Formats: sequence, structure tokens, C-alpha cells
Amino acid sequence: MAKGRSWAGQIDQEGKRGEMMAETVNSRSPVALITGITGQDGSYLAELLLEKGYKVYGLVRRHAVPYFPNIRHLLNRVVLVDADMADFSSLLSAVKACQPDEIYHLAAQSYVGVSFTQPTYTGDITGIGVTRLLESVRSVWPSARIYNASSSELFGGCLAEPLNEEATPEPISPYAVAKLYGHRMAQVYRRAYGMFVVSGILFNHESPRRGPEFVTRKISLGVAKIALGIEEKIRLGNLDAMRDWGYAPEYVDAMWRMLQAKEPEDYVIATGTKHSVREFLELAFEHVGIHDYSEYVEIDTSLLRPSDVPSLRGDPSKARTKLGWKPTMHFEGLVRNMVDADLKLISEPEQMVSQLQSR
Ligand code: NAP
Ligand code: F7E
Repeated sequence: MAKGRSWAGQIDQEGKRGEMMAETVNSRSPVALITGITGQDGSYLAELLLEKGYKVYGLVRRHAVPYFPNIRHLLNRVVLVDADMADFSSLLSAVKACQPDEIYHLAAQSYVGVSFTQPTYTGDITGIGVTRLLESVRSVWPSARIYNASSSELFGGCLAEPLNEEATPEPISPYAVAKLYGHRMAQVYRRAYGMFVVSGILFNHESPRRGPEFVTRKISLGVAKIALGIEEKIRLGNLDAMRDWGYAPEYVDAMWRMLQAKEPEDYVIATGTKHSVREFLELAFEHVGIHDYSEYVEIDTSLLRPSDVPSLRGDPSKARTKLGWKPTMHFEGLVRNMVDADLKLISEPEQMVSQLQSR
């Protein structure tokens, strides 16, 4: 198998040039390894890379009852490799076995709320996990290009918006501290070893495949259940928090573009607009014909975080200029898309709704 990638370059809005070069310069399919393939982003990224002709490996950890709803439709098109971000030797073996041109590191304990109750676990998986992966790549396959999933949570305590790549990180949760550690280690491996490692500082991005404990999906599922008469209330925490919410399938395209660039650089990926949790809630209820949500929503103080990021809005100018990336899904469309998908999911009896209970 050829070592490393042999095609790269500037790309247009549709990412056409990279694909053309892949066909003409290199007859074998490029190989990608995705950690976190079973998650929201991993599943959309796998679809995107398969469309582009990649051979896709997906790293999965052991489950007592394996159930991969986000990638069920892809199981005969991707190769799953067993490993865990907590275990260096399994990562080393996975990288050695796949010999990937590109690695997309998405696996993490990604829920900010849980990072307060499981801070050391979050530090180990979300933070040190990045170093385990970087070190295994450096040891056995250093030519691989690596995408590291960084996060806008890095800027949790920052007041100046919009936030770009130059903003000074101010993490205010154990999750954000772990992500900042991974972000910095990615820069260290780039600088110290000349490896092609980039971090995408992605602001919140959502979809019908979002985990059910995140607030957007919790609302879309809750509203759908209320509209269908299955539940009576949604319990929520801080409705005043504001986020820059984009659409996940568009964000995984940005990840791919970062690895096709000439130079490894970090990028902010965001819409540049922000909305509150309350606005999301109002729009979601409006969409099913409920104009006053107050009787269906209960504020549960146990869902308030010890410190919560009040507001985040990003500036994606660099990605637009250098990667030709720009988001197209607007906030209202995102809310409607998620509620419609959950109405459909819950209306279909064969779907395993019981597995989607929110915490
Ligand atoms: P997600 O849906 O929570 O997926 C997380 C993935 O990590 C899952 O596939 C999970 O596998 C895997 N994972 C967790 N612990 C693991 C371990 N010990 N070993 C191996 N795999 C493990 O997350 P996402 O929304 O797709 O986000 C992808 C990445 O971007 C994450 O790193 C997240 O922190 C980061 N990020 C997300 C956003 C966002 O708004 N979505 C924004 C910024 C950054 P299981 O199926 O086994 O649980
Ligand atoms: O919370 C508030 C909550 O958990 C958003 C992850 O993908 O994006 C995500 O982190 C806001 C917070 O996402 C509930 O307090 C109110 O202010 O959906 P979330 P997050 O914390 O922004 C970043 C960029 C990542 O990197 C993370 O991986 O909504 N909120 N009531 C609630 N949140 C939840 N989950 N549940 C509630 O009931």
C-alpha cells in the first residue's frame, strides 16, 4: 500500500478539485480512519467520505449491547476497528492496521454537563485521548493527516464576540479544559514533529442524529412526543444560554476541507449568528402548532450546570476565505428539520424510541 496521501490542493465551493486530483493522480482510493464514527459527526463524515470514494475505517469501542443507530445503514460499507481512546495499544494497532491517509479524530466524552460529574474520565478520554492517538500515529504512520475535533467551548469565559481563531481560550468546564489540552497537543505535534495536524474549532452543530441529551435534540424529541400525545412536559435548565447553532452535515464538509488544504492550520467553523435555548424552544413548539409553550415546559434546577457558558458566536471568515466553506442552513430550517425528523421517528412503531430517552 502506498504510504501517505499523494493528492491535495486548493478546493472550490463543492470540493471538486480534490476529487478530480484523487482520480487522476492516484488510482487507489484514499483511506480514512474515523474515531467516533458512531456519533453524530462521525456518521455524516463517513457518508461524505464514502461519496468521495474513500475506503473508510471506523474506530468503535466495546459495547455490552452493540447498537449503532447512526451508522446502521453504513455497516456494509465501512470497516469497523475495535479500539478505545483510553487504551494506547489498541489505538496503535488500529492505526497500524488501517494505514490511513487521513484520520478524523472525533471520539470524546462530548457532553459538557457530564464533564462536571465525571471530570477525570472526561480529562482522560477527551484530553489525554488526543495524545494517545497523536503518539500512536507518530510511532507507526506519521504521514497521516490528522483532523482533531476541538470546540468553541474553549472560549466559554470570553465576552468579546464574534470569536475567531485569535481569541484567547478561557475554558470554564472540565470538558473545555480537556479540549484545550487536546487542541494544544495537536499544535505541539505539528510544530515539534512537522506532522499535518489541524484542529477545527467547531461551534455547536446539530441534526436529527444529535445525541438525545443535548438541548436541541432533547427539545425536538420532547416537542414531537408532546405533539403526538406521548408525553406531557419537557424538563430543561438554563433557557437563556445562547449558542451559534449550525447543521452537522455542513460541518463535516469543513473537516474534510481542512485536511485538503496546503498547510495545516486551525479554523473556526460557525454560522456567525446566535440564538437562545428559549428561541429554539419557541420555534419548535410553533412548528407543531403550539403558540404558548409554558404549560409544557418545567425548569429543573438540577439541570443547571455549576458554570454554564452564557453565550457563543463564532466568526467563520477564515474558513470562508481559505477553504471556500460557508454554511447554508438557517436556524429556523434547522429547528423544523429536527422536529420533523423526530415526529417521523416516533410515528414509526418499529423505531426504538425507548432507546432515545433523555436524561
Ligand atoms: P458524539 O455524537 O457524542 O460522538 C462521540 C463519539 O465518541 C461516539 O462515537 C462515541 O462512541 C465515541 N467515544 C466516546 N468515548 C469513547 C472511547 N472511550 N473510545 C472510543 N470512542 C469513544 O459527538 P459529536 O457531536 O459527533 O462530536 C464529535 C466531536 O466533536 C467530539 O469530539 C465533540 O466533543 C466535538 N465537538 C462537537 C460539537 C457539536 O456541536 N456536536 C462542537 C464542537 C466539538 P459510542 O457510540 O461508543 O458512545
Ligand atoms: O447545551 C443549556 C445548557 O448540552 C447547550 C457539545 O456538542 O457544543 C455542545 O455543548 C446549552 C447550555 O451543548 C438544558 O446549559 C438548558 O447552556 O446542548 P448542550 P453545549 O454544552 O453547548 C459544544 C460546542 C461542544 O463541544 C460539546 O461537545 O443549553 N440547557 N437546558 C440544556 N442543555 C442540556 N443538555 N439539557 C438541558 O435540559
